[in-house]
Amino acid sequence: MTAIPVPAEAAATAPRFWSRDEVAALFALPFPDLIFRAQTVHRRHFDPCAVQVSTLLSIKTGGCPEDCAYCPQSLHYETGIAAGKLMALDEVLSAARAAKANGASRFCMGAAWRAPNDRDLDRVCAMVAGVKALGLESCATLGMLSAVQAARLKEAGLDYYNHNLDTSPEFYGEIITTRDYRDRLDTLGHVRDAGIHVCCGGIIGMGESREDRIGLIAALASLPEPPESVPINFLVQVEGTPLAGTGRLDPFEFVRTVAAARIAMPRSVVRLSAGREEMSDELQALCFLAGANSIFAGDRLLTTANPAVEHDRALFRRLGLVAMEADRE
Ligand code: SAM
Ligand code: DTB
Ligand code: SF4
Repeated sequence: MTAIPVPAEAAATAPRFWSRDEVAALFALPFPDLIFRAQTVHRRHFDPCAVQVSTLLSIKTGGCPEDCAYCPQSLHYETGIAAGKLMALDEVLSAARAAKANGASRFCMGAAWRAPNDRDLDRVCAMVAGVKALGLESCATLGMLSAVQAARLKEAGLDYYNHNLDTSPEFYGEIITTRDYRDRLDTLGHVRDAGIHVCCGGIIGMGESREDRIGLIAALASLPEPPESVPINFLVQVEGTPLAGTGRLDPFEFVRTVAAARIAMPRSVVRLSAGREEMSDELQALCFLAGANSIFAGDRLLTTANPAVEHDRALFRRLGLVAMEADRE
């Protein structure tokens, strides 16, 4: 049997700058060629059957002053989500214990803040330390951070910080007006400088063009260092947000975006993030073939639904996938 030749470009998988033209050329490939490229790169760096499993908890829900057009937690939109207070430490830790029992290796705490204040940050630091003490990796997404705040989270034991670019620099202004792309890059710089792993990705299906999806992937891959974790979210359309009613994107275009992320960021864990509840098992399988190797498990994301743990277990069994151990990234 003759060996399948590895494309020369796929052999060069060291982190490097990705121009838009190069990313555009990936999107333009025939689907089978794109998936082959993604699989080739994926197998060079990862076990293609191992999937990292994170669990999300909204530790502070709703009432957010930002105007992100996709977000049910913004106080600019009527979505029926009431503004809550920061959860108590013991409640957070019992959710973390349950996540661990369900097979998660990482626990991610999300807060609907523009940026945390110092008093709230003290409380989040205690949560991070408690999650670590349970033997879980910790992740937080709290909005913008200063350099000092990032250093404090690192000291508390934070492993990952999630802060997304969300979309291309050009489309960004259509989605968020209350903070700009530069603010996001600054926070990502503070997180990186503090020695915390970066989790940074975006949302697909917001009415952006292919050029914007290309711009997002090029921006992520060309950060000073590629993010260790890259969540690719399929927009969850929530009634009351400006993006409710956006025309549904061709799901193959979502798979192409996952594949482009995999190829442009060969050593990053690419997370098939929000939107799985509305995807068929077959579409999710295509995303895994395209190089996705992480999911959020648990029947809730922050405020919206996610597939039941039992359903995901069955899907993993049917596909021969296994949960990745902690520390794999
Ligand atoms: N407030 C913090 C922030 O924005 O950085 C943390 C939480 S925020 C909900 C985290 C990310 O969730 C956003 O950057 C966005 O990419 C994603 N997200 C929020 N609502 C979404 C939706 N309806 N569909 C898909 N992704 C969504
Ligand atoms: C990310 O990129 N996706 C997650 C996580 N980071 C925090 C959040 C998805 C939220 C989906 C909408 C909701 O449940 O409120
Ligand atoms: Fe606030 Fe984050 Fe939602 Fe934007 S995405 S409105 S910052 S909670």
